[in-house]
Amino acid sequence: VICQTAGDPLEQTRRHPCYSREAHHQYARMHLPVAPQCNISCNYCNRKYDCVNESRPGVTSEILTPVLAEQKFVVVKEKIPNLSVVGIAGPGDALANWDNTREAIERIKQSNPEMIFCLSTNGLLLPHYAPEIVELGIKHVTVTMNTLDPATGAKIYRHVYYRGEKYAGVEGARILLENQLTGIRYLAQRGVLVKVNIVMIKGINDREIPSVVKRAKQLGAFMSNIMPLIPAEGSDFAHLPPTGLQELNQMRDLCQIDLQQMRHCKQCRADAIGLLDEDRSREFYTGQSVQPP
Ligand code: CLF
Ligand code: SF4
Repeated sequence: VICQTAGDPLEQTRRHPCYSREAHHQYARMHLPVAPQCNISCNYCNRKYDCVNESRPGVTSEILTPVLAEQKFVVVKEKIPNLSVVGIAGPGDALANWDNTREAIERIKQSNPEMIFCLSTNGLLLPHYAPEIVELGIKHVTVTMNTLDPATGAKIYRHVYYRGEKYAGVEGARILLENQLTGIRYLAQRGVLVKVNIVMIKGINDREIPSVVKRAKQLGAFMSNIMPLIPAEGSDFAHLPPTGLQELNQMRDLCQIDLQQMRHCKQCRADAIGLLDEDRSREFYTGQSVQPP
């Protein structure tokens, strides 16, 4: 019998509730809400820092420092023994808050090397931080890439803030796209299991999704996750129709020919805790939230 180590990405994936459908009733994940800032502005985004009534990406009840996040982790791990994944999914972008993201992971990893660490990012800063991600031993990274066409990107992203400059429209979307492509390829070549999330927005990017998935596969992505648009109140896409389940599943079926599809995503909060199907974030609210930016 060959004994696989905790560092083997595929061994880890068997315990990852998002990457493995079989794992999602058995293993829990915990998001550390340590990443409040974002460096792009998506028209479907509306971040809420003190919100218990909504459950979707961008929403959290608290923002924590890495030290507070580690303390919360200790409590959660004690109460949820099947916790396998510690993820950073905002409420902004994990890489736009890299110092916090790295410190939180380093702290927890030191005493919990068996934990699977996971990041979710828009990909803008991947060319900068991918080497450190690999060095930290993070084997699961999600990149949200909605289009390969900067003209479509200009309809989805209002601005991209990059190296101290603000870029709008096609120019911003092109920078974002280039960095996503470079970053995904870099990570995949080094054994990181990259999941490409795609928000399906009717009339905006829906027809392009098969080509996004094909390119993700070429770059070495492990799977893709086509998600319905949530027309969040207060966001610029609030008036758009939500993506229907039937059209979503048809798109997933079509794309499955090219790449494995995630079909059990719950579009979690940035402070979600527990099994994907039963969020226990309220139970672990620390009451020590730091000021959002
Ligand atoms: Fe979190 Fe995302 Fe890691 Fe999972 S969520 S950072 S890969 S540990 Fe999972 Fe939630 Fe869907 Fe994300 S169900 S929104 S896919
Ligand atoms: Fe919002 Fe995420 Fe887009 Fe940033 S990348 S603007 S947090 S949806």
